[in-house]
Amino acid sequence: MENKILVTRSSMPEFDEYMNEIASMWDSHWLTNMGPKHKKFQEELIQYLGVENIDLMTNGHMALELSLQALNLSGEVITTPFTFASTTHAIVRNGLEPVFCDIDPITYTMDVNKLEALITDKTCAIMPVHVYGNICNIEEIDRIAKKYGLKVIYDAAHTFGETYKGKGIGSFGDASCFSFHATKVFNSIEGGAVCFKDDHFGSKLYELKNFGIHGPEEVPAIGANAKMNEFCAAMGICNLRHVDEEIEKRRVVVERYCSHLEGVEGLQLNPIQKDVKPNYAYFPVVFDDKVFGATRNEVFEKLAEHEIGARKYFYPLTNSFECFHGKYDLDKTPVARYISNRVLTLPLYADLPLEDVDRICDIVLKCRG
Ligand code: T4K
Repeated sequence: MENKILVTRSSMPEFDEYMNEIASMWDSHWLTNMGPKHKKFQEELIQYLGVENIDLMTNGHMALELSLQALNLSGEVITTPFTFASTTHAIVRNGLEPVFCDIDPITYTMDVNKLEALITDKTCAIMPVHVYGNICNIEEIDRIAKKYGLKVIYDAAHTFGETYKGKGIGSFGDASCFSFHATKVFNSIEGGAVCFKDDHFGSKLYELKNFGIHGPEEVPAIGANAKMNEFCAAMGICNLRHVDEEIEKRRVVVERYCSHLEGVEGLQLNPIQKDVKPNYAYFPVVFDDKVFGATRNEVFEKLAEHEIGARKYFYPLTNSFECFHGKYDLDKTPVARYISNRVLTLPLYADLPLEDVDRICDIVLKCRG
């Protein structure tokens, strides 16, 4: 009987390590609302991520949504549709209009050559996504944003621990938003964070994650509740101790995949990016069925028959979601459509046995017939 393999599996500390971390909460009875674990986790993250400021959130989605709100924007936000629902929904739920830029066919991030043509007098911001941990063209986005006076909020959900030219990836843009969800390279069960430089933005964000409350008798903003609780912060503190080791184990898994799949005609693997310290967040493969001999969907089905849960991240494109009732012209993002119809992310996590990687690759390659 073959064992079931899912697309990922949450990293967890030893049971006793977590118990030790939360033990003090049975004395203090302090469970949430920016307690000591929250403070400690935040301080440790500033060091680890190499950023100036960070504010913790309940999840990566609220990090995006509240960053946009804290910037007090109106009008259009240029983004990409090849992402998780969260990115686009954060824009729309702020009453802003997403304008979809196509993606680069190699990195799957915003195609900066198509960005400037989308800027209008209504454009207020750019929300690019470092998808799969592939870093956007930061310099070019920065140049264009400065030229037109636009804010930049990076969706950095997939990039925990990455650096670009030696700088923490969270230090770029007006804000960079991480997700610490259970399925990510680094998790705090659920969780997220916003990295930023501007103190005024930081105090606005802090208000917004706590109902817009400024002081016990002062409520200047209409906020949400996006506070990270102490149990999540404690999980983050524990997992942070092991994250380098986890990333190293992921590297070994990715190398094993590459040893089987690199150079196979009709398969496109994730790029190695210059000046980037990667975190091996996902293992996407783009299937050119005409060359490879099988479609993405055929490979997906075959893996499912063997109880291997590869996932079609990110299909469908967010601009084709039924909630938008056909509002967006999909012909404007042809590369995103091409990739989304052909991509499959294969199982990847630190403790994935290498024999399972061999087996997965064997099944994938046999799909060629
Ligand atoms: N921006 C981007 C670009 C994102 O990708 C995401 C989230 C966000 C923003 C928003 O961040 P958060 O608000 O989520 O912090 C998953 C995650 O729920 C989501 O966080 C993630 N992106 C997205 C790409 O993937 P699903 O619906 O595919 O997850 P699910 O429940 O099918 O889990 C996938 C696999 O993970 C399971 O087959 C097994 C494993 N797993 C899952 C859970 C929940 C575990 O091992 N442990 C667990 O607790 O969305």
